[in-house]
Amino acid sequence: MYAISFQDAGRIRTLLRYMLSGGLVVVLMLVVGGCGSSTDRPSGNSRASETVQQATPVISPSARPSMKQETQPVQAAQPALTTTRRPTSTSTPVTPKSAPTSAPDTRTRPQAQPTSTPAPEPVQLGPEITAWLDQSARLINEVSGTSEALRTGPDVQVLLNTAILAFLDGHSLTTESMAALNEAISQLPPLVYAFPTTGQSVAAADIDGDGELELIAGYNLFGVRPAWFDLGSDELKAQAFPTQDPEKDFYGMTVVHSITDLTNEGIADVMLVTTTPGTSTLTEAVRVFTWNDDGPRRVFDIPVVSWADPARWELRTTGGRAEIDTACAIFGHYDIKQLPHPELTRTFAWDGTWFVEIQRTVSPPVSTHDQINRAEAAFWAGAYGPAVSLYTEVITSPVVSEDQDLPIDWEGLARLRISQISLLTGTNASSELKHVVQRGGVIGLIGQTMLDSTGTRNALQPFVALQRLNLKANPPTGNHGHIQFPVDEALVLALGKALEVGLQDVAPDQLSRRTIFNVLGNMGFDVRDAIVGDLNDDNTLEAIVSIVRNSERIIGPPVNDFWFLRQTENRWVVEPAPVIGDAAIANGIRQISPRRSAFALIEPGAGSERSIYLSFDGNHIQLWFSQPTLADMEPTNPFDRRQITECRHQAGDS
Ligand SMILES: [Ca+2]
Ligand SMILES: [Ca+2]
Ligand SMILES: [Ca+2]
Repeated sequence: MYAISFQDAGRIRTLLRYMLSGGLVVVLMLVVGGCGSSTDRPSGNSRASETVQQATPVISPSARPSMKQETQPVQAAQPALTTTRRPTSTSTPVTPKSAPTSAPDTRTRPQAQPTSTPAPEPVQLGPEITAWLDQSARLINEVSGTSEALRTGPDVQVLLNTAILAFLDGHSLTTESMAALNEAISQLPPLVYAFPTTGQSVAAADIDGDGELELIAGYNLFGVRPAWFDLGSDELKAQAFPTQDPEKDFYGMTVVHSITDLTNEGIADVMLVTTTPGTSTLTEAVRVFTWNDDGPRRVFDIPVVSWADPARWELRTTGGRAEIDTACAIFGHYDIKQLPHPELTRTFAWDGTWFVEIQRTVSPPVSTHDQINRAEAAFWAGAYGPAVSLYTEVITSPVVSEDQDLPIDWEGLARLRISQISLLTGTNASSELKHVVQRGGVIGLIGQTMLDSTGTRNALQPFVALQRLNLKANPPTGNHGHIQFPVDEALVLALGKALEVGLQDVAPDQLSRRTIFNVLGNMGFDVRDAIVGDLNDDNTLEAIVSIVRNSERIIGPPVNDFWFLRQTENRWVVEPAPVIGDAAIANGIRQISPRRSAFALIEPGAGSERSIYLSFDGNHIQLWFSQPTLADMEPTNPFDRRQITECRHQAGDS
């Protein structure tokens, strides 16, 4: 099932004919002579389709009569060139579609082929392999420095896969022959990027455990996808490694980082690392494949992204147990790239089926904003005890760093949150609110508004007052209390938390849109819209509620923020719904499967509107920009869950 799909039959036929023909020189003359048809070159605007074109030739067993005998001994003595064994064919070779259309360049024309075995040291790859590599080099050089180079990987791929097939046809997989092949491939000019490698272009190992070596090729060239070649199969061909998205994965430079056994059953596994540079980013996709009867299984797949800070990863094989560490700069609710970030280190180990996370460690706080971010993660998850401890640390022992240059009142924000938590947990907030008022500024204004409504009636009342608060009103006197980006006004007000108070007596299966409107409306709290449903089939309802916020916006609908309401430990907990503009409109619920549903919203835009979907798996909210399928929401491979790639603070990080 993982065999490469043959997107380009013409290309394959071409190469197959070539492989079956005895006339290498003739082929190359035709190739360099410009027989490539311009009509079948990849179009410039369809990179997606090009990257899946891992077209590879197939050699039938009859075309390679003695492959088994050659490859069975792992350390076979003498590689033998195959030209004398190659069956002849009268079919007309045609150039690969990517062949250069420039004038012939005789430099790449191979010399007459030797009929005797080459000298044992060093291993000579032979003219056929060299010719295909030269052809690759010519193609790379031809597009060098142009945007075409970004799209040329699949074409180079065809040539290189063919070179590998020629190599396998003429050489045993020995240390020496593999070294020669690695060396030859490393001599190719860089395609788009040149990076120091963290592995080999090609490697040999028995990865399926049948006692015969396979050849694994990463190539280390931009846009050239890795392949593996199974000498034990009936049909020798380049086979693909399975990925989540064949069109996008491996869009980078892939090397074979490791071919050791990482899964403790004595059979080699393959770790591939794909490096992809971007604008001010560098991504290393680290993947591990183990084999079963169907071919390679992807059992580890984490992108290590250097963006704000360098990211790292490490494969450790200590004590016979393989562990993979990844480290990334962790972000929180209020964050920007320029601020200092702590590091999240995750350790993954084999559990018999997958590499699973066995440890998660966040380095100590590096700044006040980092302390606030950790506290916010706990606050929004409804973990109020830990949240209060973390906010208290901001007040009593702030870690002052670059963020002291930001005019943001972190202490005031911490004190405001402690006050809000008091309201949410039914304890007296007055004394802490008086501290908040003393901060002055917007924070002080919020504190004053809450204080004025505290202790009189329902605990919901301070939130009702906040909903009507004009943040431009005169603040109480004080030298602090300023907030600005990346601190979000809507999150500071936390109006959605009013739902936790207002709905606390509503049972998990009794929630309805009408109930939300009635309960909160009776207290004077203005709910704009709500969708209620059980998104994850656990007989507990979820809701997304849009709540109006006072603003000076004149044009367009009133500013309203979306809040996600869920049950946690037998109470309602509210967190901000991710990335939805304050002008969005609730648009009902969509059933994805008998067990899964998603809330739908529409976000108006200038001349266009887009639909947004929110799903919930019991732990995480997931945002989608098109209606997700069940396979999207519940991928069979755990590494295909977007959550696993995120580097963000969670409640419980301390
Ligand atoms: Ca094998
Ligand atoms: Ca293994
Ligand atoms: Ca539910």
